[in-house]
Amino acid sequence: MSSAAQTAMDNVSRISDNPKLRDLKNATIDLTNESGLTTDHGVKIPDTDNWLKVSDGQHNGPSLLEDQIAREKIHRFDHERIPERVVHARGFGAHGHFRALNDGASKYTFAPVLTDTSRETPIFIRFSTVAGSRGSADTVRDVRGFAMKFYTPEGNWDLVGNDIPVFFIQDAIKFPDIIHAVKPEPHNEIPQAQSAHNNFWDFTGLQPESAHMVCWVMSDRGIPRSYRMMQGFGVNTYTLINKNGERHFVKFHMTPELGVHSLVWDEALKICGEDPDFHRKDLNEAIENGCPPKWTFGIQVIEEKDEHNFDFDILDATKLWPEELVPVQPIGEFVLDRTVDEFFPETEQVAFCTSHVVPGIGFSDDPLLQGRNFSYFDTQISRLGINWEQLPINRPTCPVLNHHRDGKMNHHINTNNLNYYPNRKDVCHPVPTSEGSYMEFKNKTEGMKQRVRGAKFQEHFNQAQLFYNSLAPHEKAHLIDAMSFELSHCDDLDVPRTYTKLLNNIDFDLAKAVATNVNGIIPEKPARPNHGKKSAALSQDHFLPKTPTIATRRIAILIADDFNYTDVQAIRASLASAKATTWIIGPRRGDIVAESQLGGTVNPTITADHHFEGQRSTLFDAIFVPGGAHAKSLSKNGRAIHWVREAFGHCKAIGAIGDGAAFLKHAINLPEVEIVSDVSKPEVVVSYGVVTIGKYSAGSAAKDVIRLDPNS
Ligand code: HDD
Repeated sequence: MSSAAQTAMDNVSRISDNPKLRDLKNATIDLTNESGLTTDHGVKIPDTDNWLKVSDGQHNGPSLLEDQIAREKIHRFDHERIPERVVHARGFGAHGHFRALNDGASKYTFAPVLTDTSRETPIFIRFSTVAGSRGSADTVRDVRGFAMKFYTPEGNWDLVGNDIPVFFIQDAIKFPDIIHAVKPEPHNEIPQAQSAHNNFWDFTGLQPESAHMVCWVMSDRGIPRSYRMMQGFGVNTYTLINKNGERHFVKFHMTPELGVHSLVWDEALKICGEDPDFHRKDLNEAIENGCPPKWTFGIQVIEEKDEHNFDFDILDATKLWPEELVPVQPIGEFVLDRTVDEFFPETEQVAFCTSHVVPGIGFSDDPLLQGRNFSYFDTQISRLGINWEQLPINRPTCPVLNHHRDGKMNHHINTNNLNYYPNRKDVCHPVPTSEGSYMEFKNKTEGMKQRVRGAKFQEHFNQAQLFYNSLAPHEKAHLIDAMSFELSHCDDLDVPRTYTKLLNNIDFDLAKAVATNVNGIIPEKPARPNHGKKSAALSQDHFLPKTPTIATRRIAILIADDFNYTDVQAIRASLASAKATTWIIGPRRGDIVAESQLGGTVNPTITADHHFEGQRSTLFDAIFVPGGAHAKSLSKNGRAIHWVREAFGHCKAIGAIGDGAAFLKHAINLPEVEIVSDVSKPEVVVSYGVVTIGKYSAGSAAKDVIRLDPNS
């Protein structure tokens, strides 16, 4: 069977197993084998290219407004756009499924989605950036949204999280302020998809509760390599309710199987221009190449009696629960294994609400979550209309039975004469029931009605310090560079001054380094002592994949005419078996001729996927240069040299054999980088991520070269 036929069969079986995909199938129109264009009212039309006119056949007269076919086409086009999301406008989604791994959660909840190991729950996830418009670039520095919809038989559960475990503000009433501050400035709508401007740093400089989250966004977390290599966090504190009616506080964690990896800033900047859809393509490519991304789903749990036993308030979304104090318990896993059929009806129209939970899962008094529970439903009304939950991507897979009626774009036809409760025919109508229903947890509350925040909400720097202390030295350096970049873009000098003063509350060295770079206030002594504590799970280094892998990594093979054909074939086969993808990059897009092979009469050719300028090194994870006489022309080609130097500067793995290694030596030209280019030497040398071997014997060297993880 061809691989395309196999994929088609796999899709069919996946759809029949997945209740949400089956449901979506009912809303899907397959236009591929259809003929006969029609209007929206279903009448066939003969011509979609010419407006009805008065004409003698030689000359055009006036176009006639009477042309209902042309009018319909233009009307439909004029109204194609809906308001983009007020935040998280740019996003990308995929379908998948979730499975509880064990019954570890049943101590805490009776929700079958988290406890029933025989169940496979369909999910849809939309990843996003926050600040940019729908057309902005994927690799900007920003928080990434991680919004999950679980289609369970008990109703939809939306877990609307981010790739960062804390938030900028503690109370939802501040949300419009932080978003106005980060979005383009109101007078000129500049800058797009950037926090590097006066207003963001002005606001956060005056709002110390943001300090912790600002450190996360300025760290490597703000520029992920891929959606597939991001952690996800529910951020807010939710609650779980078990069958004994006991309640626990909970935070949700999503941990990627591939580890947590980032771009370097120079790459991220360049990719914004070279390929603004980098993350979208990356997710599609992985799913379509049969490498569905996978995450472990974990919970941190705090018993009700321990709520006040921490030196931070566990309901404060600017604080995380250090894993040393509250370990993450893995309870499930999920994969994304199906791309969408059409972007707008699925990814654009999907709509999430934090208030949508299922029995066994509840809220807490986290004041950010309380406000979110109001805001999301409200925004969907303005974006999609009151009947947004009837849209195919949003509707639950279980029955929706109630007396809500009408509204714009209602798609339901209810066949009864009673749209209220109580009514005279209780028996045949949906009636409130306690069986399987969502029941609020009964908890006692008391206090004065007042506009305040709890006492522990007043402390803002301990965890920012904890985060900074926990970073590896290179992560700290990246954070200093990022803050320096951003504050340098604030042309009102008061802004970097205020911010660098605030930074001294987090760390003296950090404040000194940034202030020196941006003309800020250079401190003479720390504003407060550094407590020196660390938490291992706050560094990305903590999240390397359990088994090192190069699956789904993109490897560029640099060649020119007279390359060694056998080297290329061998490395491609090895990389394919490790599920990495290879791309041939040459001096032109088209056939590149190999040097003659032993015993061959015709020189083989390989078609280059791209010209050196057509794709840059930034779009790949590693480079390989085969042996062959092509090394001479590569060494004279400035673009080829730039490829290698740029990749080396971005700390990527670079491999080469024999004469290919001689080219690397010429391009990198640093005495400290040891490169073997002596074609008589069979040993592999690894130096600063450059892996070279002089003499290649099929099967051995190639394996050595590709075994290296580009991130190691
Ligand atoms: Fe929000 C969208 C995540 C606080 C109000 N938010 C939105 C999305 C994500 C988050 C991932 C995109 C959903 C999608 O893909 O459609 N938001 C968060 C997290 C927060 C948070 C992790 C802090 C814990 N948000 C937050 C607050 C408010 C909002 C405090 C308002 C009081 N968020 C919205 C919104 C959006 C939204 C305006 C815009 C589009 C949408 O809801 O559907 O209502």
